[in-house]
Amino acid sequence: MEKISSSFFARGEKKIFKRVRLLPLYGFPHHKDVGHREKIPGRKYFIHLDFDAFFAQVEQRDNPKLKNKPISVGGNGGIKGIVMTASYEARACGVKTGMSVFEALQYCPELISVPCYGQKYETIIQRILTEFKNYLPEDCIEQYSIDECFLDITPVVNDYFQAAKFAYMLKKLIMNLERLTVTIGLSFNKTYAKMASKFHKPDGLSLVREENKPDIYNLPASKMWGVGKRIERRLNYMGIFTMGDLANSSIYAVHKEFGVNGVILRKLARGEDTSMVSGAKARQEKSFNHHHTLTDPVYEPHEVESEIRRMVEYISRKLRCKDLVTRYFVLTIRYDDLGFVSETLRLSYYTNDERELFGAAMYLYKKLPEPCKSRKARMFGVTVFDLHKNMGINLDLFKKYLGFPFKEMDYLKEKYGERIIRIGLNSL
Ligand code: TTP
Ligand code: MG
Repeated sequence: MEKISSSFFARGEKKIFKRVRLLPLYGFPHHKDVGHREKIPGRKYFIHLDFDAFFAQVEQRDNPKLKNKPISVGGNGGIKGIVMTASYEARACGVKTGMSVFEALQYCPELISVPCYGQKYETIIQRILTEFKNYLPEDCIEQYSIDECFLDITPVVNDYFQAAKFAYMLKKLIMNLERLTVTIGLSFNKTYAKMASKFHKPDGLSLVREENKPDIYNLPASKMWGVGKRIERRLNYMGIFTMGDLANSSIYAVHKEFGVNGVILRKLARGEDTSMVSGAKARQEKSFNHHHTLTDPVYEPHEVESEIRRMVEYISRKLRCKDLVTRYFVLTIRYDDLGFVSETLRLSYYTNDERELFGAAMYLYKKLPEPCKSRKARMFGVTVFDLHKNMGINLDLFKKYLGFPFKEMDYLKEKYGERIIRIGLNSL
């Protein structure tokens, strides 16, 4: 049998031997605090809330012609893109996230492919999280992804009955506010709550109590948060197939195979996740990135410039939406031969103005190997880090852009899409 283990050395490319990675730490949802506490004092109630077919549901809501139709959302829509998500009608025909639209059409010839409006979705979840602050302390609310959040509802409920009522109330609230459905998982720890939210999709509510542990133990180990295909294979190789196998596995064996993260994984499977939600105060954003892979790689300067500009506009607006400014800017390009280059620039002041960031991006671009006909650029990425709240200071010493109507511009983009307005290149 093929050996899949951290303890073996694998032959890499060009005869270089490299160690097979241990479990990547970032694969674990809350590695920072998962093992530190022995026990959570008292019983806790956690909710994991996940929107159903999020982007697709929003598009169906906003365009009645798409209601009850198989749709996919991704890129600029049309036949060329990738399916970022599909409506449940499309999923029923076998359409899956990550497929090309072309492939998806083979499964579902009636599929309607519509563009993705990232900022619109982001705004929706922000609006809802803000509304939650009327029902829960801010520290009990953690946004986990573009369509998921964790809530620690312990301060407002005393038992599972009240917790379930509270969860229903949230579902109703979201329906009234945004006309969208969500699925909720409710449990005494975050890991089980996240698993529970997958049980009854869409528009479901599932409860996992301490006494439901045997049901959890019957599930395949792949249902575990953080376990992807590769980790699953390694677990299977160790004879671990179910959650129960993992929970009852030898701590030494998982440590030998996966290092400390294996021990964490086993602990999570046993329902001993002691992590808390990291509320807004605790979780100041440290970096943002945005990557875009092109279906048709480019090399003409005006095409490259236009792609970089799009990335920069997006990231600038995301910064403004969160009222943040950045000091560091990174530009990444992947070529169609899969070569990968990246450069970082430290700006002389904090900013969230796309004109400044575009200037930085083009400065970095000139330092990188230029794409050409035989080596086109397939992926562009921008990252900003060293983020701070915009205190209105030190943005631009000479205040030359003071009074620029960013707010109005961002509003238009949010309402009518990314392409409705952009700042002229000449203003750079
Ligand atoms: P998910 O919550 O994973 O998917 P979903 O909400 O579309 O469907 P489900 O009902 O199963 O929860 O992701 C949320 C959104 O994030 C999704 O609507 C589209 C986007 N997304 C991507 O852009 N790329 C990806 O690879 C995934 C998984 C999601
Ligand atoms: Mg979802």
